[in-house]
Amino acid sequence: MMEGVIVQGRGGLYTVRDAQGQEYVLRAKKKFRRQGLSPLVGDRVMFTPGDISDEHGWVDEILPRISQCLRPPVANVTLLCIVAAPTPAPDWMLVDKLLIFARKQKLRPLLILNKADMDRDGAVSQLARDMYNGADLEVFCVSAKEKLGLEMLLERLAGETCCFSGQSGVGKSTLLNALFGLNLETGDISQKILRGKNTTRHSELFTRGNIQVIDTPGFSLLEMDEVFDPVLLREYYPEFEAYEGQCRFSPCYHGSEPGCAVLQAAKEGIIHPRRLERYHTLLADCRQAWRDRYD
Ligand SMILES: Nc1nc2c(ncn2[C@@H]2O[C@H](COP(=O)(O)OP(=O)(O)O)[C@@H](O)[C@H]2O)c(=O)[nH]1
Ligand SMILES: [Mg+2]
Ligand SMILES: [Zn+2]
Repeated sequence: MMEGVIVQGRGGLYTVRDAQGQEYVLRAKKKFRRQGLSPLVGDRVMFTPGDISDEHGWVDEILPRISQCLRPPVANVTLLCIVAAPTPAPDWMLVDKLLIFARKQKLRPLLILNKADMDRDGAVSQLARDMYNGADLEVFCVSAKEKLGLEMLLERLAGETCCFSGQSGVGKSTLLNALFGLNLETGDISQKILRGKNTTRHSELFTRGNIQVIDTPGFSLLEMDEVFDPVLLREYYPEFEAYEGQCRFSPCYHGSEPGCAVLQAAKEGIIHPRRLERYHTLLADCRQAWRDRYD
């Protein structure tokens, strides 16, 4: 048996790459279905290559996963790179939702502000740093187009398996091409619509040195459809931690309760008011979904 990583999966056929970069086409053994397990892009597996007469070999074993997402279906991702840019206008709510998603899935988040060449006065990066100060979020400013800040980013990505997410048009594909020497399709949104949306896109894992990146459309189509107790929402905000136990009520949702230490911190400017405002919007959505959960 050999060891490799699944770099692609389509129609029950898996492409597995070994440490030498050799690729093999495999099927999954039937036992996985009985176990309710299905191999995912990013999985490290033990496999038996097919011999010359066979079309394919077999995935024999899936090695223990570091992380796993079902939507998009990828395994062993360690880092979620959230990309934003001055244009299209940053959707900070999407960034907040992706942060919550990352923390739920136990992926380390990273904020990449691309198109630094369009943020000459640094207003966007300053706003991001202000809003996410205390949110335990590393921020990188780069320009995929002018190749600025890429070396530093690559250094940070060393040893990680990353996924890139964020609004369409922020430059994810351009960035992946610049970082990893890929040839993904890029372009402005109108051109993409003209060409027709390619809806059958699959996830694919690429390697550069000790960095792995999984290109998947799934993270851009994120829906926060998982219903959970709204009191848990605050757990995904590291900047609230310092105020734990200091609110008058317990539990406190940090919504509009009197004597709330988090609201007080926002009043004093320690927590950014826009970040808190979006938290309140999500809290309301979360409460609504929780009330309606049996409908
Ligand atoms: N000015 C500038 N434009 C960029 C940069 N990176 C990407 N773009 C442009 O932004 C548009 C969208 O890029 P694309 O990579 O397709 O975005 P995606 O939808 O996130 O994958 C393209 O027209 C790119 O040329 C950058 O660093 N600076
Ligand atoms: Mg793209
Ligand atoms: Zn509170």
